[in-house]
Amino acid sequence: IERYKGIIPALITPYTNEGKINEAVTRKLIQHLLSKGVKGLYLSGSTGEGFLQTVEERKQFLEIVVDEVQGEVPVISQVGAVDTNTCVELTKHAAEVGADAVSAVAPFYYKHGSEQIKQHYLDIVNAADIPLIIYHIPDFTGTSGSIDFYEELSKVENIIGLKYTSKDTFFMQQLIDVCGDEFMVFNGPDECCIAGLAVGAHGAIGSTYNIMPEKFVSLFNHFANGNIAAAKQEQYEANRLIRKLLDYDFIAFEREVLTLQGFDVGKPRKPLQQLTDMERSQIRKIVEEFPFL
Ligand code: SI3
Repeated sequence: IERYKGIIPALITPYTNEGKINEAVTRKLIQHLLSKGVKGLYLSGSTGEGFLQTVEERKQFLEIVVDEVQGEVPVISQVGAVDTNTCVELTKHAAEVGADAVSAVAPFYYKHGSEQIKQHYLDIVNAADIPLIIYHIPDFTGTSGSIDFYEELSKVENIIGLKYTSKDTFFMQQLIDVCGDEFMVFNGPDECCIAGLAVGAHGAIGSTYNIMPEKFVSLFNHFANGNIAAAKQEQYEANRLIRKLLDYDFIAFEREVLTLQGFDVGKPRKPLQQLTDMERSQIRKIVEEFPFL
């Protein structure tokens, strides 16, 4: 559990101009993020565009990341998909290639009852000897488990935590209370990072940690050291940027910022927002306003 405590970028998947996975830029971006003190990498989630990729691409990307990280920090691979079989296949692969954990959103598109969703998670965790971090993101999946639902899953061996992407901190706090301190909860909304930590989150997984890892590593460290005023200051500064980011599709925005920072990560996959030249130049101006980028 100690290994996972901290700031974990939900890694952008770098693409070439042809839209294929860009191995060289992936390796360069990982080294950069590690040098800034991130405590893990979370792949193929919303930010990583796992849902817009083939199963083969998801496997290929994980293999590159595991190879580059060399065990320095935990690698968590998001294996969620509409169907259980794909999740099971990706879980087996993740275990084989040496990922530290898998994570999965609830099955989406079809409406399932909580028993089916529970079974889906059990099928994933029983597929291989690798820990599972459940991914709660009700705004995207349309599904929100109850406190009892998560409490029950938290007791299952090898289900080690929850990535919590919602701004309802009361719900989060109750989950932490009933699931116990050995069950890790990661804050999802970066703009509420300090709020999540305040109610007991063990760490934070998010998209903007790709573009401003130092800000949030600093926030996390200040918080851990009890320096709440300094942590709050970091959150405020980050949120002035996030407020502007939210005028765009966050993935398109972050890809553009990374490109300006020297990481040629390419464009998001359609149907995600494709920036116009005008939007690109607006983003360039925003980046100039924020020296920490
Ligand atoms: O890639 C992932 O799966 C995430 O980490 C999602 C992450 O929680 C993001 N949430 C959403 C809804 O996209 C946040 O990092 C978010 O982009 C950020 O807080 C800006 O709103």
